[in-house]
Amino acid sequence: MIFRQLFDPQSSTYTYLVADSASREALLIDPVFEQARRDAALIGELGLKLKFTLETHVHADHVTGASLLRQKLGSRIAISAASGAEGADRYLRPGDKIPFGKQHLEARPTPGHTGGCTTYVLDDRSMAFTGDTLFIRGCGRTDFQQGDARALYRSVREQIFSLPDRCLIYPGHDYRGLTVTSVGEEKLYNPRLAESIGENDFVGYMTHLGLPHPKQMDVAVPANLKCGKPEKTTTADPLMEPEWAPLTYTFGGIWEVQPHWLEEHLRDVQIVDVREPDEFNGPLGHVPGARLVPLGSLTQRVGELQKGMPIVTVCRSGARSAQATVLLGKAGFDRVANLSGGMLRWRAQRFSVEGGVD
Ligand SMILES: N[C@@H](CCC(=O)N[C@@H](CS)C(=O)NCC(=O)O)C(=O)O
Ligand SMILES: [Fe+2]
Repeated sequence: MIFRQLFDPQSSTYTYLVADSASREALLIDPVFEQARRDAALIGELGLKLKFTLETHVHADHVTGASLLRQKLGSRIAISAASGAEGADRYLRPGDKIPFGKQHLEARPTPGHTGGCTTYVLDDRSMAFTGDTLFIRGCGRTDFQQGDARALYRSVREQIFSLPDRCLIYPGHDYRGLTVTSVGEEKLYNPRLAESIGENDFVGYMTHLGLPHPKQMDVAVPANLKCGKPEKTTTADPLMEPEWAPLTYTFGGIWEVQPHWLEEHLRDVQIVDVREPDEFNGPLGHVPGARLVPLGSLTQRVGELQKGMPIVTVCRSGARSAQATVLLGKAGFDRVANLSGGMLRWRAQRFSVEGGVD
């Protein structure tokens, strides 16, 4: 199985990717709106087909990326029927199975943090995605969105602590940077929910948390009740692609352009080759019309470049030129892309070269 834990630093949310390595079918649990581009890049680079995005609940602290990913990747949206959300493609009932390749996740209702909270359990019960029902040594608050401390206590006891002790728990958030725990560990050490703690003790604890409401709550809840469908007038679409070229965004955070596009647009862009002079004039040659600005002097020499014309950066393999896109971005250039694969791929694909030897 392929498994990735992804993090959104703004809301401290974890997004989980699970996929079957043979069929490449994938599920994504709790995507975040602002991270949709990152998530789509990872799914593309791993060669996966996103079948469903799954919500553990209607979030109060961030907007889901479910609708954006449906738009971009054709995934479908699943959420519990009890969530009250509109616009999903599948409404989950207790015990429903969501397949990916030969594997599946089982939806277990775990109300308490919200009325529609769901925990997703892997078929062999080795992993559970508990959303905001159970955190690492904590749990979700129960003071809004049909929150109910007694319901949460019972959900944890009946649906999560009934899993094997070895079952790993992946929570919806962690505010201290912790990443994973297990059923056995939480039964012993959870300060609110350990096996020795009674229901009334738990309710007393939860009634006195005294937390301020999440900053995003007034925006997030209405948006998530529509599965994160962007409001055209108010919200910037983080999947909006730059328009000057058909660029690809990498999971490494770099915009790239393919050699065949550059070959046809040599005159429409500024080509900045960031290698050393001996390489620029060496056997690999350079892209026709390229300007030599070695990476070490790029920051001092940005004044030589025009702001009005897009920039494509080039080096031998595409590594130094990727860093050049970052430096140019910091210097205020907003239309910059890296030539994918650098001079090595440019030459391998037999595009025209100035200088160099065959
Ligand atoms: N400061 C955060 C608070 C987020 C928050 O309240 N998170 C909920 C989950 S949606 C929670 O249960 N937090 C438990 C806690 O902070 O102990 C924000 O403004 O977004
Ligand atoms: Fe939540």
